[in-house]
Amino acid sequence: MAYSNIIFEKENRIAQIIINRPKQLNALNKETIAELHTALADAEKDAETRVIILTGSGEKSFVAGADIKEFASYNVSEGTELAARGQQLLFDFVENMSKPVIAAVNGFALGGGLELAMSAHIRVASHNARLGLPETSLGLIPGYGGTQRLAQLVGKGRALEMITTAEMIKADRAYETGLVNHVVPQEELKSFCEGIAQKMIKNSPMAISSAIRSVNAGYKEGVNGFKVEIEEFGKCFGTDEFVEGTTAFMEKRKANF
Ligand code: DAK
Repeated sequence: MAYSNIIFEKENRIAQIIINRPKQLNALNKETIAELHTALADAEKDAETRVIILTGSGEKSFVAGADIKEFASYNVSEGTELAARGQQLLFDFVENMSKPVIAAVNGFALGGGLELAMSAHIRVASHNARLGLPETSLGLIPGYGGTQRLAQLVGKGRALEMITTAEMIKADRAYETGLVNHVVPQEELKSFCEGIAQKMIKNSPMAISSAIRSVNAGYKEGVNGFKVEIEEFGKCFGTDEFVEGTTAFMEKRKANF
């Protein structure tokens, strides 16, 4: 499929999805959200693809938020409906993918951009990255899961400070607070993320998806994460990948997943 707002490439079992609206600092409009959903759904289905890396084009911005020019005229019901649809199509979709999604935060990650990075399973920032939820400066609150995921990642007090001040933080501060896993020079960002992906690719994709479901379960209302972990753990025993992993250990060779 031809995309107008993203670049979608697959190589070495990694799908790279690059949000490509550099003139708007990669701001997310409806069309971009739809294209991201299509590409992510393709990567989810594709047996060859084992890890997804999400990033922004250029050196300035990951995603500078939802496209302000597009949503400026929305009314209450449009805002509510679009938040629900966006959460389902993109943000919840990313979080619940069965394959790890790494956000390579190459610059501004603001509003919906930070919300997208927070939906990913892992975040790596370049030194120049600036992260924030400036929605209250626009008379809004984060609408793509930001009030929930930021508090989960950095704690309630820090989340409320970032949201109520609407200020951006630098990459190093994001690392200190646990908002990003690593900070690297911009020119190393891609290869660093690919390095993490290659480590994941050595491991069982079945076990990785099981681990993602188990970790996510602890953050879902009314779901007992420990119970889900027990169920997911049990299921592993019925899989070929478990047989391969344990057999390889006993045969003193590397498992072939
Ligand atoms: N939307 C649309 N265009 C944007 C944009 C954005 N979020 N961010 C930047 N741009 C555009 C600028 O308008 C400018 O376009 P031209 O004027 O050249 O046509 C171009 O990108 C370059 O930006 P600047 O000239 O401003 O570049 P600077 O280096 O001076 O500043 C900046 C960079 C990132 C500090 C600044 O651009 C900025 O403050 N951008 C806005 C950041 C922001 O407030 N983002 C939105 C957060 S609110 C919803 C659900 C969720 C949301 C909304 C609705 N519903 C379901 C309805 C979420 C909302 C948000 O994300």
